[in-house]
Amino acid sequence: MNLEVDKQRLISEIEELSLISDAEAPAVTRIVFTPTDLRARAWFLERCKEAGLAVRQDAIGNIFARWNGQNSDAPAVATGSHIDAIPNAGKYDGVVGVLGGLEAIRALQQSGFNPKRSIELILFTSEEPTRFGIGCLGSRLLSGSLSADAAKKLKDKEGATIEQVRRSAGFQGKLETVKLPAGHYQAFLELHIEQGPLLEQKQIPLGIVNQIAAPSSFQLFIEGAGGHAGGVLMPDRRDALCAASELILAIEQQAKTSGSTDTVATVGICEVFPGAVNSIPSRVHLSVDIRDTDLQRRDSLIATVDASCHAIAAKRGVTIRQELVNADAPADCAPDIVETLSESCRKHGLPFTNMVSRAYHDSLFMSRIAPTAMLFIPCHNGYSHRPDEYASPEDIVRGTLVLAETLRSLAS
Ligand code: HGY
Ligand code: MN
Ligand code: MN
Repeated sequence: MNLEVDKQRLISEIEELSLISDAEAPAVTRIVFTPTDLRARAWFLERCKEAGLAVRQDAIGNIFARWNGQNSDAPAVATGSHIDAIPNAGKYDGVVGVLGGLEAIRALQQSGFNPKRSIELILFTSEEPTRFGIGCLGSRLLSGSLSADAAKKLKDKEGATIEQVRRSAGFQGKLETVKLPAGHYQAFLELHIEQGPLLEQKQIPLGIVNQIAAPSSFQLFIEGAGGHAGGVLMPDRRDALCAASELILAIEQQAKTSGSTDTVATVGICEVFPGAVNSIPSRVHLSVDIRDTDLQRRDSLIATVDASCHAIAAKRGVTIRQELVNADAPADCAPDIVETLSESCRKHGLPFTNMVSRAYHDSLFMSRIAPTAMLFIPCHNGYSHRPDEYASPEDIVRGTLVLAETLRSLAS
């Protein structure tokens, strides 16, 4: 039974979905539970129903589209990703795994494959941290990595709680019901763009991920003294933005000198109050993202940043309050799933390499409850989270074909 990926259908669906966006094409913005996100979800549900999949949604809006196997009670083989997109993003991040997963299922259906185990496609809610400050909300709750109580404390910038937002988006039921037990799935696979330049540089069409780096993020609230930009002399100032600037450069320097290029640190948000040209900044809010493949090294960088906060606060007479958002362990992908992906590549004569994922993904949390692995395809220049993010139709099709082949062997 040979597998045929319908390239034209898959690429046109990726294009169609990219237009359900709150940004001018080619940029894509699709923030969780906004009307645009809900329209995109409805569009996706239609495609799943057309493919004859049984669909359900859980209390946080994770969507499960299931192709029932002969032995429908056996733990299913799952695949999936996300379709929410940060502001001014691209059209492939997450989408390749969701629509590629759907196309893999359709290719298997068309090949006459009759799965023993069910195959389930999952669209995870809020992989991006944009609205509620923490990423992978749907997969964290599903895997038990985030408790329902902790989730209920999360608010968006308008102060709306998860409970309010999800219920007005139409997702009822208790958050406690989202969690699935270990063993619920036989395996989990995620197809995703690399979001880095390695595959393209090495001219290798496929990357099989064997480790997902450990992400962490925290907020820093710096409080100094404001005042008139003309009237307050330099020695008398406690300028919150100058303190923040010194801290940002210290974080950069400490990441650069951690001893490994696997250590990365980013200050992605800097909000200045009052934000007037002739008023000394009295308050600054920074959001910091620190990751590393090595948990110990990541945690020691967090500790070094903490020490810098104390030193700079004392030196500049400001206060710096820290709020941890998340500090997750890295994930090792399941060797047997990695091997099955490798066999699929070999079967189709496709070169591949093993690699680390420096971005986090829903797979990071699915690995807590199921044997998990990821399959990467190249993206041009490694660009991602920007409108010129690009994956070629040929690369997308290759990734989808290997995903379909691997689903077939795991569900047989
Ligand atoms: O930030 C990440 O690693 C993911 O793309 N949300
Ligand atoms: Mn992303
Ligand atoms: Mn992603």
